[in-house]
Amino acid sequence: MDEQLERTYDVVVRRNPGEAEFHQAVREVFESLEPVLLRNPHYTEGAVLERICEPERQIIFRVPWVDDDGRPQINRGFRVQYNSALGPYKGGVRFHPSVYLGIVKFLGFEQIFKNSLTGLPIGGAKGGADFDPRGRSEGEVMRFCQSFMTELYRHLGEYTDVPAGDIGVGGREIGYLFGQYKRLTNRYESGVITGKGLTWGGSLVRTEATGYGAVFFAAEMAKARGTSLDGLTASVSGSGNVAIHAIEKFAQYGTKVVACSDSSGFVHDEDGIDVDLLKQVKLIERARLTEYAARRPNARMGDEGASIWDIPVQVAAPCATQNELDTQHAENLVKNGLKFVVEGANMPATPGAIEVFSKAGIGFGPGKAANAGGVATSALEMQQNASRDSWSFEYTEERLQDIIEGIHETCLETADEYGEPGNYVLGANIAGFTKVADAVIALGVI
Ligand code: NDP
Ligand code: 2IT
Repeated sequence: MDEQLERTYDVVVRRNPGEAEFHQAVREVFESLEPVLLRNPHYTEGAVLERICEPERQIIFRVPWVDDDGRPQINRGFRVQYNSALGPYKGGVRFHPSVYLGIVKFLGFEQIFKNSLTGLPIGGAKGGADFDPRGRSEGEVMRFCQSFMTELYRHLGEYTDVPAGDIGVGGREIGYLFGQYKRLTNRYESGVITGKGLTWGGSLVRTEATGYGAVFFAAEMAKARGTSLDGLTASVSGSGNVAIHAIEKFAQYGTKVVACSDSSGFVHDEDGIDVDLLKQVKLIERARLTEYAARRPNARMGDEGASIWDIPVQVAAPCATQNELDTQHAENLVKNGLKFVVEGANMPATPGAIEVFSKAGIGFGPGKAANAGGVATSALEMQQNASRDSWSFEYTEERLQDIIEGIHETCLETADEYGEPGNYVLGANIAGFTKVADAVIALGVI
């Protein structure tokens, strides 16, 4: 990074103390931007970096609710409305005990450039709460969601800010959140949230979109190298919304997924993960992967201390959480014959891991490009809501695939233009950033 980027980065660190994930996300984008600033001195003159790094609005609120034993519980809720140069704020909501401002800000920052890459009119935002849904009853989850929305609703609107799901927030939670919004506003404003159920304004393919999109991206990376995903083996970390649908789509491409994971460990199934059983265990029973392993003849849980990334595979798709794949994991994967990495999660590979992949010439699809299918299909859901229409599965999936192929092409073209062919990280960062930067300049100092 040149001096000016370092200086701006130092200011970001100083103004946002203790937010390590946010600093990491900013640094990763800044490391791509030197040639962009050289070509566009008006970005520096217009303080574009400083303007993009400072969220437009950060909301932190108390979420009080009563548990099944009648005891009051207090959580902390967040919504960071990061940048609305390209459209209304758009981004998911995460419920996980690890959530704090630094996580929400890193995710919101990534979302700005991801949403820009989709080519659709959506700004960047993220929200969440340090609520742990694990072990909570249906009633507790509903009361929590209602309380969360009772504060948040005044900041939302189909032209203002449109949340969706993320870790710990799926169709069930979106239902409770939308229900409370509808009740508080007395408006059936479908376009205020995405990931809705199919009978009440949701879009076909939204549930599958992030995982499917990540595999479409991987298939494009393979094609760009004159090969395909057919016959390869893969590990997919996580076993939630993104992981399950990535596993499903990999199978359709002839890629055998031999392992997945959850917060209790990983399962190795040499016969290939049975996606129907995985859905049954994780989505319907909301149980642990040990349940999956118990019902499959050749599946076994990984040993204590072992990692899913120790298994030799040609494709690695981290689809659980940030910084889950580190330098050591990357070195093991490369040593064992890895060819492609596709980030279904947000920032799952550490900077050290990305460097290892890059040095080894591995095809690396960064999250802001590779997992953009989820938010892109959210934008398609908003289109359907605005026109009071609903599209077929085939049509919607085709739109999703077109969008992902377009993002892939944009990344490669931009990487070529800046003299680093095949560097998807650089391509995604520069292409995502320049579109936002141009809009920020055009809209004036606001
Ligand atoms: P889910 O809550 O559906 O699934 C998350 C999975 O990751 C679960 O298997 C969970 O384990 C595991 N996991 C979560 N946190 C940890 C942790 N700290 N350590 C180990 N395992 C963990 O979330 P999603 O599938 O929706 O999200 C996964 C990733 O994809 C996140 O990074 C998210 O930001 C990103 N993403 C999601 C999109 C979407 O549309 N949903 C869009 C784009 C990106 P367990 O089952 O034990 O809880
Ligand atoms: O990280 C993400 O892109 C998401 N969680 C999905 C956001 C959305 O608005 O669909």
